[in-house]
Amino acid sequence: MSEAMNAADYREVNFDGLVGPTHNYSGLAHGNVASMSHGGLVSNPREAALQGLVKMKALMDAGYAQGVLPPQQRPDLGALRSLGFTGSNREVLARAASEAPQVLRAVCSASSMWTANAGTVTPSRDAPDGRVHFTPANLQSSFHRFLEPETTARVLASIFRDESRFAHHPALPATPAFSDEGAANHTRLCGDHGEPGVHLYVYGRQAFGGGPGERRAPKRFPARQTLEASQAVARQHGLDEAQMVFAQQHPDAIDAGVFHNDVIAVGNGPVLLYHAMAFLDEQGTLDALRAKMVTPLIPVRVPSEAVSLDDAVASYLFNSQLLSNPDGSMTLVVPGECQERESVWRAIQDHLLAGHNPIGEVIVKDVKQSMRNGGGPACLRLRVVLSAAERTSLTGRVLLTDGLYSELTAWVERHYRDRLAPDDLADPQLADETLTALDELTRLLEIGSVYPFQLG
Ligand code: SUG
Repeated sequence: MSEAMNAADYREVNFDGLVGPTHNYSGLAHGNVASMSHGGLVSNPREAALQGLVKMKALMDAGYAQGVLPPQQRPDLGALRSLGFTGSNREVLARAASEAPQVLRAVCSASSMWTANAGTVTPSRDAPDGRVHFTPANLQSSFHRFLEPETTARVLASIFRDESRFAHHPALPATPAFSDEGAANHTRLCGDHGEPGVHLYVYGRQAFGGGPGERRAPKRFPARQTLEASQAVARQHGLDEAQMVFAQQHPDAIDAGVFHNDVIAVGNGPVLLYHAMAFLDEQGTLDALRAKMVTPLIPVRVPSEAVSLDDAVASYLFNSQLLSNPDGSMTLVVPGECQERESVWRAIQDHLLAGHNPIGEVIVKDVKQSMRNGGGPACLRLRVVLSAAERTSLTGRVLLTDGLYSELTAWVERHYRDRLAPDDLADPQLADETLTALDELTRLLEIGSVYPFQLG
């Protein structure tokens, strides 16, 4: 058997995004209820980064493979210059703060922490050329996130450098027809991680074809993922019909604040945990999956009577991480907000833990700083299924160990502020602090030069 065919060698590695030093609440994300309602609050970047690291450490300690991805360079001075702000860095920041404060806030967002939106990944097990395939998401729906893919592509290419094992594709054209938000709208269903998978792509709207009014679309908030974008990513990665299912997200869910599918559904192995309002055609989606999967699908449906759509959005129950254990059971990593909402906590006990499904344990993690911007445990991680050989061929120190955890914690404590109000973003000192911190981080992670300021 060739190295790539040994199913037991494969593990899912969750690559969490380290929260950057400019983490703040600017209310930038339209359709994301948490971001919209917390805009203007004072954030605590240090606490945010430490909460993320504590989650990573807890999962590493519990035996899961845990990786880390660096934050991006913010404020994005290059973006400000491209918008006509000239002069020294200080002058650029000062002019942006007085003439276009909203633009300054956007170029300071630490949104790259939500690595579920960094890109879409296809494991080597499913790709025809036996390599792991990556497409950075274009994130064209919002200006602050549209700034991410260029550096994301460099970071991924730097870590997954070995061309004989890893293939990198360009982000899709950054235009509404190919609006792509990455793995947050993609779920791989399979037996064990090393067995062949079926790829479920969930989209919010279709850009081409059909007449006006023919398709149901959200009325209040934008649909961020198009069918055409999902199809193009699958095409780039070489998947064929038998390996993929496309399903439309329920427009009413988008209008209730479900801006990504991972706010309403999560899959792992053969399990698909989802809310009754996740898909426009629930039965059709399940049937299509069943028809293509080798392993029987295990749907775990949570009805609206058990958890309302509003409670699902407020608690982020479905933005949990569902992780496989060696004994075949699964662990659900939920945000603290699930414990604070009675109906949700009850549904976890009665519906999930006591139900007929592999979910045998719930771990609660506090990621409140990220949650206030609409990012739960599952948003904070990019899932990459890797064989043992692929794991050993990564470049840099990106797989978490006790030593790396201590160094990253000390790095955060050395460089991060514990208080940041939107008005503080104009402080030129913050930009200097960030560059110093990031330069040190690339050395600590041994990933080479990935930031614009390092590339000259
Ligand atoms: O794109 N929030 C992000 C949250 C992304 C969550 N990711 C997943 N569901 N996978 C977004 O809406 C808010 C930033 C601000 O307001 O400053 C923000 O971009």
